[in-house]
Amino acid sequence: MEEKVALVIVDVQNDFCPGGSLSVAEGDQVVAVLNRHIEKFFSAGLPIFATRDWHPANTRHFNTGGGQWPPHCVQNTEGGKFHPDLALPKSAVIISKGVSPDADSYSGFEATDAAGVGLGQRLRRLGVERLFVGGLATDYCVKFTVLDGLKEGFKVTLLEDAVRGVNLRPSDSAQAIEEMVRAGADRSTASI
Ligand code: VGL
Ligand code: ZN
Repeated sequence: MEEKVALVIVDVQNDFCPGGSLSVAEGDQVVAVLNRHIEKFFSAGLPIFATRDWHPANTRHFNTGGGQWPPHCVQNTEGGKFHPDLALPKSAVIISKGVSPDADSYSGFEATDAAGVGLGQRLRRLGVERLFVGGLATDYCVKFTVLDGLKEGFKVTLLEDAVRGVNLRPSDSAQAIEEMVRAGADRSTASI
């Protein structure tokens, strides 16, 4: 029987793209690749999830609150919106994370839909077995989402040409990919 799959798009938001407050080099270049995956999943009637970093204005995640990052992806701001060219269908499920003022919450599996249902639970309800994951950033939210997905028992394929990293250290993205593969993720650059 064919494997049940879902597309999980991580944090393709303005603040992570060039011009944003926590911009990832070439972050916007994932959009065209992801749009091709969206089109395929959508026309096959397969589920599409999009996570968003969705912070309160004041959080310990920000350097203004003692954390690591410049303020970014604040709820209901321009920077928190999905990239304008990301062609998410209306049926895509939006999963918001980082809403707590006290936690970083890098993983999509720490996030919930509008009704407070977690990503893992939603995927299990659909009988999903494998996740195809792309988005931003390779070395943070993509990595932790992939690792948690594997821990929760899903098979995971990293869409390697549909991710970009923050690279605080230049090797961070490459190391993150190694870590995901070591944990059991497959990698693909094919347009499925
Ligand atoms: C992220 C840094 C801070 C991410 C989120 O989406 O990868 N990175 N907040
Ligand atoms: Zn964040």
